Amino acid sequence: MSGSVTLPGEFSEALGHVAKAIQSNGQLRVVTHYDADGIAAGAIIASALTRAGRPFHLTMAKGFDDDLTDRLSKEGNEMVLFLDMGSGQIDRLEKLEGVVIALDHHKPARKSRKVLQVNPHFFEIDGMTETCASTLSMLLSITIDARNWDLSPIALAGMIGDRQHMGGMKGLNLQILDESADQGYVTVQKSLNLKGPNMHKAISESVDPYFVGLSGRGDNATAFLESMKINPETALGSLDEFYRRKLTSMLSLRLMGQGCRPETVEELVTDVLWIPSMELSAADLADLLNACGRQDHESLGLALCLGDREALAEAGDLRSEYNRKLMERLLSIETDGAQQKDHIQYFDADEPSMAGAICGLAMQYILDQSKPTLALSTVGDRIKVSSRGTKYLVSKGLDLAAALKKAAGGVGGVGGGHAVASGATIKVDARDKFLESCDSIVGVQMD
Ligand SMILES: [Mn+2]
Repeated sequence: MSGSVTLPGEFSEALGHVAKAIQSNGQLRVVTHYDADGIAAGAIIASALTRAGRPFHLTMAKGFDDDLTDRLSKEGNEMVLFLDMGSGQIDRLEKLEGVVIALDHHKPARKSRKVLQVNPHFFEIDGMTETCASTLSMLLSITIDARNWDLSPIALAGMIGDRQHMGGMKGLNLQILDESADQGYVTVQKSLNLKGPNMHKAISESVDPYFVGLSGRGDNATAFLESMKINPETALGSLDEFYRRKLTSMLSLRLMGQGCRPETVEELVTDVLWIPSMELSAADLADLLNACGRQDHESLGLALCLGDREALAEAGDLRSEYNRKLMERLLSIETDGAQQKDHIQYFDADEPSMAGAICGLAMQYILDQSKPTLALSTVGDRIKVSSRGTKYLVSKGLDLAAALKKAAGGVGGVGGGHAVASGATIKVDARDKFLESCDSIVGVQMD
């Protein structure tokens, strides 16, 4: 392995096998997930293959469903590489012809003779907090060619997209960050976790963090800044130390005042990973990729990673549009609150594609911190449920994956996910029964 990345021996061997297979076959079929991590992983592999002069065909997909299985089978590929998916669907992967490889960090269903899986879980490395698909793609690409270290900023954006940077980068992700910084592809600086061309926009247009009373309220944001003698037009980077500290403490106080958990308040000051070649931060890039993926513009996200300046401007517009919609919904949740049950709280979300994001932000910044939050979106005769808790609630026994699986299962629906964030689909007429049952299951978990 080039550069200073230390891996368990079997892990490097697995990467070596994959690198060899890729270099000795014809056209490579690549399938990746459409979220920020998946797009970043796809961009890294696409760039590495281009540099190596290997032909490939890449598709971004929401999941590995019947349609995709059919399509891949009909294509008669010599070799298919799955990124950010596959480990959970080994049965499907085994049915494909040719060489099948999966670079995935989701919990693997099982090992397979047929499928070459590179998954951190097999090497006792955590796939939730320290290795994502971008990490794996990065490791593979530097196994192929050390020059591919220049792709590391994209990998960092993918890690942030999967929220693996929370509480600081760890493990393999940190190794990649350190080497990337050593080689000058990113610079690391502690700074306020705000974005935008000036202080006023950075605060009034901020949805994450969401400042109750300031986000979405331009006049209040102006008054807030002026009360601290800060010119609202000041660029973020040019705020001097004294005012930066003052602003940081005032914003921290506000977050505490609106009931945020200490770990949320701490995130207000974070390591900003600046990418000089792209003139944006890795968090910014992750945010743009999310906006692209969530609004069905994943190829734009790919172009953006590959350095297309026009794509950058277009993605910026998409993000503004997406943030505007988020802001609108968050403002109404701030005003109306959520419906309360004994142990859960819930609200209706009209756009299913945004429900998860809204639910997460409302849970973290606006609603009662003592109960998990559910967002319900009605689509035809079904309700799509997104749920979010906090790490603190999980430490008190909350398991939303188990709760939604059981509550949905009890009314003929399906559900599952992670302890802190999960989803379910139920029939419209099962709504009340589902909510009742979810409430009592969570009550028992947190007892
Ligand atoms: Mn991922």
